[in-house]
Amino acid sequence: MRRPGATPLATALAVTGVMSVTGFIPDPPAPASAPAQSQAGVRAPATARAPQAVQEAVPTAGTDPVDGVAMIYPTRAGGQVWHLPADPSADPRLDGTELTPNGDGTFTVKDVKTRLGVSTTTYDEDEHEKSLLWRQPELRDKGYMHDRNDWRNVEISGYVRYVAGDDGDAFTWYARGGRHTGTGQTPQACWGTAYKGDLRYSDGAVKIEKEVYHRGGYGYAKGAYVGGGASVKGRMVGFKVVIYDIPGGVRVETYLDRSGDGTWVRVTSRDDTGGWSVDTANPCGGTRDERIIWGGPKAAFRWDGATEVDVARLSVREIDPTGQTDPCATRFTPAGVTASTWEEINPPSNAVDGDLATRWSGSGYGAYLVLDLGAPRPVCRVDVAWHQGDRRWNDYTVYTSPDGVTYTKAAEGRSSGTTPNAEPYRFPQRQARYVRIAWWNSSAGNGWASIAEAAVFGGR
Ligand SMILES: [Ca+2]
Repeated sequence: MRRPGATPLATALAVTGVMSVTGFIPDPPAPASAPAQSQAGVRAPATARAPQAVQEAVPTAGTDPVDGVAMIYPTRAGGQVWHLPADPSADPRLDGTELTPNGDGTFTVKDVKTRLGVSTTTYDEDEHEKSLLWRQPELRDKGYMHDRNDWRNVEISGYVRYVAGDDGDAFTWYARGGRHTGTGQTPQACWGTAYKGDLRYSDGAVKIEKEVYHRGGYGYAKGAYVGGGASVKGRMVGFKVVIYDIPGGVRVETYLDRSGDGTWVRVTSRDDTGGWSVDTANPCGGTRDERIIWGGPKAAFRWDGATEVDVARLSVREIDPTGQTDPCATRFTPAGVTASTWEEINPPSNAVDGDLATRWSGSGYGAYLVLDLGAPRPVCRVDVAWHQGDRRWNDYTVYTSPDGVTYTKAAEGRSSGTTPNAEPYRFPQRQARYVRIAWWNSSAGNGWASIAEAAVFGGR
């Protein structure tokens, strides 16, 4: 058994050795009264350090007391942490690929399918995996897959050096699920939820993706690489993926320390507040744009293709992101409502009368409801309460328009089928006067669109 308290010291000592051997310039221990960054939030360069390319370093929350790596966010009070120990083979929380110590705090990995899983302090995969929650409506309600100790708001850090191999792939750090293996059948497919950050070997570009379920590549809500321009091959670079809840969804941020000198730059971030979808049906009972708002018992480091990689100072910390407010909390009262079609007893006005017992009903594929806000508003969310929404799913697309003529798709998906109350569908904020909710199909199979209530929300 690993003894907490002993290993961090050993690791810290080992890491001290890393610096001189690999060329790391560690952050000097900063006294509490002298933060290691300027008032402008730009880290002051060390006197001996060559000038950096023009790039603004991010302010940090100090350095990790265990391994000396800068922390973008502070560790949550009482939150759990994990650091790569000096003897990884003796760590019961770490599973997967073998790490070979080099004696200087770095480890060499030679596996073209490297997988390193980090369990929470209360999760034993062999004992607990079969009892993991996996149906996504239940995960939404509970907020965790195994227990309240699941990795949820986390900062995942690591230094990596690509040495050799096929350079077509990327380093990937991720969390918010369990084991990402299995045949793609439930429940295994549903343990494999995640937000992921990728760092591509060949050009140092970074990509954020979401895995709504694990079945080969089918369960991905895709992202695009950004910020490339310089290979990360042959040198130690720091890579961080930060995942945390925000009102209405989840934010993912990625950071790079390209020079390995403790200067961290934010490369890209993404807010998942709705509308970020997979192309396929979701086998886990959730929507195609399901937001992974629950914790998972494993965080992970993975990469493919590289035959040799050096790593150091891997960590996962539970963080305390604060000061967030819902960007889409303002409800806009519609000036009018209409629809492409309706039956006499269920007119469009029934969808905005505040009464869940009354509804708009229109028949046919593509039937739609339109809310007119009277003037352009900064909209980013539509709430829809479906008629008999606890018994049927409905496939929908939300469009917005500034003029009632040209519409742009904002969000699409399938309702949960588990609630008669309003479900929020979120999308990036835009100016729009008209919001159209189009209906395509439902599990009732009767060809009728039926919405009990619809409301539009936005920013200020
Ligand atoms: Ca109504």
